[in-house]
Amino acid sequence: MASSGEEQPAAVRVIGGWASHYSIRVYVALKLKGVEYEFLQEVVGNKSELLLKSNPVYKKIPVLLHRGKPIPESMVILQYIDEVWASNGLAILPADPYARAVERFWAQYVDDKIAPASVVLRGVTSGDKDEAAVQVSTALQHLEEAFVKCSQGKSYFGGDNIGFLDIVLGSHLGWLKAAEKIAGVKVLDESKFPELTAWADRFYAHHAVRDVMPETDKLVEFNTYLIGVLKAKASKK
Ligand SMILES: N[C@@H](CCC(=O)N[C@@H](CS)C(=O)NCC(=O)O)C(=O)O
Repeated sequence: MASSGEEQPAAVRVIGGWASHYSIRVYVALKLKGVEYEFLQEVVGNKSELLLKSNPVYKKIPVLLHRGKPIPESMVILQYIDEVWASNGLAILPADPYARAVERFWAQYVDDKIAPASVVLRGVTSGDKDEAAVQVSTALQHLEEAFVKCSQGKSYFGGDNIGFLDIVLGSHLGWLKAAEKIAGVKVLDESKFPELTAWADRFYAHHAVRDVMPETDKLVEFNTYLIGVLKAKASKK
């Protein structure tokens, strides 16, 4: 055993943020697989040298560091975790290639449609809030139908257990609830999306999710702070 007295970094580390929905995906996946990890919190507006070195292309969180090797991009990370810890617990992606393709399709759709509309509703990026609310509603309508097909009467998109699409869509729920509060609109409406709202409650209550999903009020507060940081940065340019 090394006796240099120097602390060795943990085998699995996540450069992320407590409020970052993309990072939440990684925490949920690691918890599902029962993998211990060290959390490295990034400071908004002041990127660490480790982040810049680990994700020099996008310079974004999350980055998974596995035995020092960096893996950026949340969906790439989820698939990596599923492959590396294949024998730990249940698979995140389904075994059937068609079912995998379907989940990947919807996951990309979620990030393409919900993420940009959510930041408009939160006032982080400029845009028409009514249009953004319609964009989210349209996406949720498609996802309500996708849920019925993917879940086949079970609790999650992944069937009896949380899977890839559950994690990708579920990670947006915290900010979606915060966006509803900030913009004063209701997007995840139980009367329009009964399947998704019931699924969202189940997702929130899941043991791999409940400790890493931030409270809505904390996100609302963080949103004000984030807008302040972004404005200060823009005024320096
Ligand atoms: N496509 C990326 C998106 C990551 C992303 O946008 N991360 C945000 C935090 S939630 C970030 O690092 N923002 C800082 C920046 O854009 O400079 C992923 O899925 O990991």
